[in-house]
Amino acid sequence: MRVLRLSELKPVLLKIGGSVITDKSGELAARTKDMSRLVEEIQEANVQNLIIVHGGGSFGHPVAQQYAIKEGFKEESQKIGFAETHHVMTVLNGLFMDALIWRNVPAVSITPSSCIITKKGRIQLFEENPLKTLLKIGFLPVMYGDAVFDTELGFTILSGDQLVSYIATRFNAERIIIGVDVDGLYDADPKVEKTAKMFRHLTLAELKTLQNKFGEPTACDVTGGMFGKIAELMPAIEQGIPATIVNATKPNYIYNALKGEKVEGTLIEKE
Ligand code: IP8
Repeated sequence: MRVLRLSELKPVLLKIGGSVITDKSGELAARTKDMSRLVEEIQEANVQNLIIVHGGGSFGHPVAQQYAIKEGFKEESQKIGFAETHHVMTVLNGLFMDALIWRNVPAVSITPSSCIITKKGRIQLFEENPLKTLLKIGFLPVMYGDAVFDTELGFTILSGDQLVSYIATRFNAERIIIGVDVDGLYDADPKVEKTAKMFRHLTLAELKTLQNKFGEPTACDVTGGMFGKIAELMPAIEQGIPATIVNATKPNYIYNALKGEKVEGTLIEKE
C-alpha cells in the first residue's frame, strides 16, 4: 500500500456551489438528482488528489441570515441559530456524502467547525492533519461552508470559497474548479439581465477592477454575491493557481473540467 508524500500532492479543488445542490428559492430543499449526477461525473473523471468543498444554499444561508450568525455572537438567542446553521450544513453534507459513498467513492467529510478557527471572519487556525492524511492515503476529502468559532466575534460564517482558496494556497493546488448554476462570471446577473455578458478569460488585474464594480452581496447569501465569492480566490490565483468557473447544473461540464478538457466557462489566471 503506497502512501503519498505531501510534496507529491498537487490537489485539484472542486467547489460545488450551494445553488447547484440545493434550490435556493426554497428552504432545506436539496437537489438530490443533481447530486447523484455530479457524483457520477466525479467518479468517472477519477481525478487523483481531489478535494471537494460545497456551499450552503438553502440549508445554511437562510438560518445564518435569520440569526445574523456571520456578524458574531451578540445575544443569547443566536446560540440556537449557530447550532441550527451548523446542523443543517451537516444534513446537506450527509446527503452529498450518501451520494458519494453509495457510488463506492471513498469520500470522508471533515467538519470545518471542528478544525478551523477564524479571526474576524478570516481563517486563523486550521488543523490540517486530518486533510493531509486523507489525501496521502487516497481518500476523497469533502468540506463545506460552515458556522465556525471566531477569536474576535465568538462565531461567524466561513464560506466554502474562503476555504477553497485557503486550502488551494496552503497545499499549492494544481487548479481550482468552481461549479455554479450559470455558465460563468458575468458583468450582470444573467438570470435577471438578458444582455449580461460573460467573461471567458480574466486576468487577476481585470478581476480586481470588476470586483470593485460588482462586488455587492446578494439578498439571501450571507457570504457575498458571485463577485464577492470569486474575489475570495484572489490569493490562490496570485500564487499561480488557475480557477475555472463552470456551470455544474449542465451535464458533463464538471466531468470535462475535472478531466482538464475544454469547457465553456470563465478561466481566471494570474496573467
Ligand atoms: O455557500 C456558507 O458557505 P457558502 C455556508 O460557500 C453557510 O458561502 C453555513 C451559510
